[in-house]
Amino acid sequence: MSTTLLEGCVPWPHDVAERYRRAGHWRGDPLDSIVREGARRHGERVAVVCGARRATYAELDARVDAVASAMIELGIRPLDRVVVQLPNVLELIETLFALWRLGAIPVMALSGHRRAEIAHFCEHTRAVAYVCADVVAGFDHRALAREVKAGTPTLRHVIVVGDAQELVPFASLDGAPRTLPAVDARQVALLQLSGGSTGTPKLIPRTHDDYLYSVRASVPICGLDARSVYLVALPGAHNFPLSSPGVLGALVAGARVVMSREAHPDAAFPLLSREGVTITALVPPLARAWLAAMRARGLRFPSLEVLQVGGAKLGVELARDLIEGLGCRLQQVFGMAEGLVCYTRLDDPLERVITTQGRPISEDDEVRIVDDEDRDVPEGEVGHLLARGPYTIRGYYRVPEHDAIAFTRDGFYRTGDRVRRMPDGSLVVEGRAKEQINRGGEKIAPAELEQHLVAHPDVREAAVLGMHDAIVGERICAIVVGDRPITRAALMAHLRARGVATFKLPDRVELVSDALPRTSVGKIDKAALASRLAAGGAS
Ligand code: OOB
Repeated sequence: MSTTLLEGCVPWPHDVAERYRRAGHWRGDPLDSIVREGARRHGERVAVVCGARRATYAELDARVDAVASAMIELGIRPLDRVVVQLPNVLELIETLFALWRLGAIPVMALSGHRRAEIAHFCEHTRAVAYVCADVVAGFDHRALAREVKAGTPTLRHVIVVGDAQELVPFASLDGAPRTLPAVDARQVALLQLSGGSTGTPKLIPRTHDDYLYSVRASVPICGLDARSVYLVALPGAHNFPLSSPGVLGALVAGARVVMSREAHPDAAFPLLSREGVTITALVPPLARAWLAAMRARGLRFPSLEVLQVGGAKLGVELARDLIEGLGCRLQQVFGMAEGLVCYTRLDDPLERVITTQGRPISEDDEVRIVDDEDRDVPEGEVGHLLARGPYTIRGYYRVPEHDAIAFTRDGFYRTGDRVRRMPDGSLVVEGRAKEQINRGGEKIAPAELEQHLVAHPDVREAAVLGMHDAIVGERICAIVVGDRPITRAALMAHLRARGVATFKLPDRVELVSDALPRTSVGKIDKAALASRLAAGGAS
């Protein structure tokens, strides 16, 4: 039996898919089976802790049924896209599993996204619904929802966690049991977001089969079992805390998921002690902040066994400090929403854990390291990382012209990362070829921000680049040439008015009067700009 993949998605070649099935990687289980199975095997155990609420596996499974039924009553159908933008709350987990149970497809927005991104996701995916919280960090998502709904004809429902006003309250989703449609695990399960290096954020179609494989295979590598307690401190919709092994891996293992609204020590530390957290995942700047706060407060978390750090390069010094200061094992995680995830192993020699970003999950992950002409570099040398395998996509959602650049003709994903392979197979991330700023794990595409800046009537040209920063790795710097005098405040107000995500707002704006330097082919010379910035100014 063959499945027609969601329109606009690139399938794996038939023979390759068969190979992954025969190898037992793709087992035909939809993602919601995680909770169904959990309820069958550990029904009375606590699955999720969120604030004062505790849901057992049986309760979570029943809630997922009720929410899925209510969503069907609203008219949400298999393969419908639903933009989900929720903070770390129990409803995030209920929403995702309910959508998977009815065969609909969540689009995984982040809390910092604003109108520019949410409207793009809704339009590009022709989403039928948007699920959000009422007010998060002072921002009213209901107002955003109304605006986006008015401009997106396909968007029929806005479901709100908290005070819904005239919109649909999430708490009212309590449908009577009904027969749910059978979900094909070969189908797309979710659309993840790409960090991006171009003008518009790209969406990443992950299937039930491929995503569940990456989660299931991550569980033993990260030492999760039924007695584990996993703290979600990073935004739960991101691929790292969701699936590497994240919330999904913890639920596969029959473990307990503890949700923290914020990653800040003040929010997370009380949960670490109260819930006896055994494993959590952080980006490097947060790991540094946790260590500093633990030292300052004289705290220790004896239950913590594994700290995962990933999303951006972890410096060797900080890695050593963490191992010494936290008194638990460190695991480096180098992954991408497009697929490939590498982990240092818990029994790796210390030096490997400190100096490498680990090795791929699967023996069927194919990794190539190549030069600018796609020729393999000699073993041990730095080159571009290409990846292909049982959970790495073959194309983005509905952007064939971009796929032609982002993938090789034989289906390898061009990660844009520059790496070196050690004799034991571990990868060391040495840098990046893609135009992307990695601000402490948050990814920003300069081209996207430049487009927003030049949309200002007084801006003639703009260049966005990352500036080295000891704490967050890189900060966002915008260099702007005005047609008329313009202020930083006016530019920031312009970006906010255009609804640009909060995490994409520049840390520094340099206003210059001269034209920007150009390369011989007429492109803005960012290398020259970067050295000027490093020397103290852009002009
Ligand atoms: C994770 O996923 P994305 O999609 O937000 O970002 C992927 C990119 C990678 O291509 C690489 O440039 C960078 O983030 N990155 C790292 C890294 N982990 C990710 N660079 C250096 N060292 C690392 N450890 O960031 C992500 C997805 C799943 C698991 C973990 C991280």
